[in-house]
Amino acid sequence: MLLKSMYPLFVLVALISSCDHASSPADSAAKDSVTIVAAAPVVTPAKDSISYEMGNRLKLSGDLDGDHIIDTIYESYISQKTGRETFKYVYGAHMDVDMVEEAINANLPVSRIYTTIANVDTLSLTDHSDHTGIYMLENLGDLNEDGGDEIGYVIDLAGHSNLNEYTIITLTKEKKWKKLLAFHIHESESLDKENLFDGKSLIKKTAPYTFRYKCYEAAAFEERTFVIDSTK
Ligand SMILES: [Ca+2]
Ligand SMILES: [Ca+2]
Repeated sequence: MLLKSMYPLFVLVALISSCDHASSPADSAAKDSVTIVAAAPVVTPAKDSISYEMGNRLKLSGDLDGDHIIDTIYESYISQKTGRETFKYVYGAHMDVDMVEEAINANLPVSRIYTTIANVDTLSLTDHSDHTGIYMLENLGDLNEDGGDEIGYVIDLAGHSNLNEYTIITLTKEKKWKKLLAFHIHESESLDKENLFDGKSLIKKTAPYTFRYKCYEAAAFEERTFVIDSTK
């Protein structure tokens, strides 16, 4: 392609060169200008300054099904466009926060978890694109006395809001994922060490089927008690 488009220029330069010995000073100036035009196609195209980074994927150990064998949970962050693991971060010299968020959303990401346990379905944790994976994943121990550990997680939201959500899930005897509780947290403060029970978690088991949790509701931090209904 490039050679084809340059061909007429080569002809033009050749024609002017062939008359060189008889050219006047005015012709020399014209020849110079042709030479400059001929050099244009070799200019390196502007480099694409946007880069994409896959980022990390979390994993967590615990006995989820209560068979005394330790299982592992893995984070998966895929694009619904390709069905494959995808980038979590976008960097561009001229991109502001909104443009980065737009690029993340346009990729239609979904955060999921899967385990090493046979016949347990991969679970989608998000029903919206505006996020960059799982922010934290923790083993809460056995809260509902069925022998298996419950899991808490927070999604890493891409937007400006400080409001986020903490969700507790469990694996039932039928090996199905079930949500036990979801509550609001303050994204930049709730998970600070000084705001956690024993500096460790937003959840603290206080009795069988019962735990305390720290939430952020109506713009205020609050501590509440939750009792798990063992009949459901
Ligand atoms: Ca197990
Ligand atoms: Ca349990």
